[in-house]
Amino acid sequence: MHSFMKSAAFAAVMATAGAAQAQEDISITLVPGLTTDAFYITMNRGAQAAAEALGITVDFQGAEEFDPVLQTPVLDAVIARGPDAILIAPTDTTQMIEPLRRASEAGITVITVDTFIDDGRYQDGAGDGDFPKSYIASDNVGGGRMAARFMADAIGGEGQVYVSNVRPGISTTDQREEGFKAEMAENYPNVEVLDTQFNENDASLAASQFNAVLARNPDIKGVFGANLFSALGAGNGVEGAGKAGDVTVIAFDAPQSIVDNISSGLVDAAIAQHPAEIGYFGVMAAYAVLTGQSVPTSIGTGFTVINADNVDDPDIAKFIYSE
Ligand code: T6T
Repeated sequence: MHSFMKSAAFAAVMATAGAAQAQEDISITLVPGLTTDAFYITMNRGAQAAAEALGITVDFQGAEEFDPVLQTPVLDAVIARGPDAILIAPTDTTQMIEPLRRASEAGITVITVDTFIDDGRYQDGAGDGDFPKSYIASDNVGGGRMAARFMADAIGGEGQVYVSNVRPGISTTDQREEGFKAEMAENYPNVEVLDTQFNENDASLAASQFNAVLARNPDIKGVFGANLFSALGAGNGVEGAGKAGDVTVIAFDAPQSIVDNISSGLVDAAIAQHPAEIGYFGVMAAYAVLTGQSVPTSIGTGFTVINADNVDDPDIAKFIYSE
């Protein structure tokens, strides 16, 4: 809706029926971390399911890479079009605060999905990025702890491992690494976590980094790929070095390619997020705000672990990300 129409509609609604907005007028834009990632494509599937149920429109506008410098102009263009709400996976905890403030100051409801800005605790009066109404996401610290437990069990509780990660400043992947390291430090004293390798969301770089780590640490026992591209690259690196079966790969995220790597034995386990659930509840939360309901400032979604025991189970298929 154009902003002049929005203010007219707002005035009319305020005059008659309080803060609620007519359902068919509601427009929401989902801005993913990047458009070509199966995780966000699946999130959009859930968002569209909610939009259909509610009879509203949700569109999907994003950049081709996970990068705040590329996400900001996409966001500015979305703000200029004036949707009622923006659901966004901000690509940096600090760099996306000011761009999102522009949306909030334009009267657009801001909700973050998957990732957060600032400390991720919204509407508590603290911090520069307190204005989003809600945050819908996986428990990423908890997921990192799960990955550590699967890793430690697979390697017999001892040996060297490392985290293949994207770059510092992304809430999700920072928290997964934090959870992984905390779980190892607290419960697996004989596991040594080597320096994290940052791959800029580039699976090829993640694969070559495995070779470099292996050259320095020939007894390396495992790699935790902290997101889809990190895990894909870790698996390719292990396979290319002829270490499949000797080096355990634990993956975060579950596109078909990772599931295939579980079937072949290259990857031990994947912590599948529920991105469709994030999209569905993100749209529901935005709708609730726009129709005058209160919403939780944080909504946690689930995980499903996929490994050799259940990879062929038909019930698992719905947790494989759409491509
Ligand atoms: O792991 C997801 C997402 O949760 C993270 O914020 C960024 O990477 C992914 O999109 C997977 O590529």
